[in-house]
Amino acid sequence: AVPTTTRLAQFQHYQPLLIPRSRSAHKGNFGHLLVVGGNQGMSGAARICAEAGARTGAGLISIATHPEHANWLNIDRPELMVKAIVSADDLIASLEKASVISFGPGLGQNAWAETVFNTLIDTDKPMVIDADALNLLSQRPINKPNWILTPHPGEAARLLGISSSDIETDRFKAVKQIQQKYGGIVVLKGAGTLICDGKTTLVSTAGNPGMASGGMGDALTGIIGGLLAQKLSLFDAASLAVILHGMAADRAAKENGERGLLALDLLPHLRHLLN
Ligand code: NPW
Ligand code: AMP
Ligand code: MG
Repeated sequence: AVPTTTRLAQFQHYQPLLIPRSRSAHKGNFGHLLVVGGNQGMSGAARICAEAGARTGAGLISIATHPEHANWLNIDRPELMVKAIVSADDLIASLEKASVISFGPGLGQNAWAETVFNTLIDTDKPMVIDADALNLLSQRPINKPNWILTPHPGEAARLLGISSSDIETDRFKAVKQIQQKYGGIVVLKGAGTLICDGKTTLVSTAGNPGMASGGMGDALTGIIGGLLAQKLSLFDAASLAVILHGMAADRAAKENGERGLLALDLLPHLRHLLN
């Protein structure tokens, strides 16, 4: 086995990547993030992901989602574009316009989700694979260099075909095994999130138990997508996003407490940290 070095993921190390925008900058300089997800009953996951990507600074954001809610998903956030995915062709058209993809929040695992998965999974564009896209991937394992996988311990367990308590027993071993099996960058979430590229494993100590609430991981998937859209490397985008996500949650918890913290509460703090 290849030995890995372990380091602490520190904001000071990554902050220089957040270079100021030039005076002549335009939205085309900051990428087009395509968020793909939001099956029936879970449109919120795609919406949270997209809003987090937008607040991270991606130039354009589109959501490709289930036709049931496509018409109202952006009503109170009209900056977001929305595309109803009725057939694979709809998704292919959206994919062509995108520079990076955040894939999986609220995707579900029914026939619609499988069509979306089969259409998207072979793309060479930089992408984040999260939530139900990870669950579908675990049923058809492939190894690719162009993605960041963001499992929580339950999803990590499915990716390796073991239990979530096995994952938690040795998180360093688990993150490395997932990276070896699937390639790319792996972010193993939970208190003390790990980020592994197969050679180095970073540990983030940012974040707090207030983050144990629905939608929190969907926000991280959007933040990573937003940084990828701004051309950070896969490893830098994953590492900086995990730090920013945890630090934003720590700021929000300091202001109003841990209990009752919601994913969208992070976004004003995220914006402060980014600027
Ligand atoms: P347990 O319960 O402890 O045994 P699932 P999901 C485990 C969407 N959402 N440490 C946990 O184990 C998502 O995007 C939509 C240890 C349990 O077995 C997905 O598409 C929302 N174990 C879909 O829902 C908001 C941990 O994982 C399992 C762990 C399903 O995603 C909510 C639970 O995971 C949600 O984001 C930890 N730290 N964390 C919306 N507003 O639309 C998790 N587990 O079964 O994969 O379900 O994560 O809710
Ligand atoms: P998900 O389960 O996909 O919604 O993701 C939850 C997010 O919140 C991940 O980024 C976790 O690392 C983070 N999180 C959840 N609980 C904690 C905790 N106790 N301490 C730090 N981060 C947490
Ligand atoms: Mg999740």
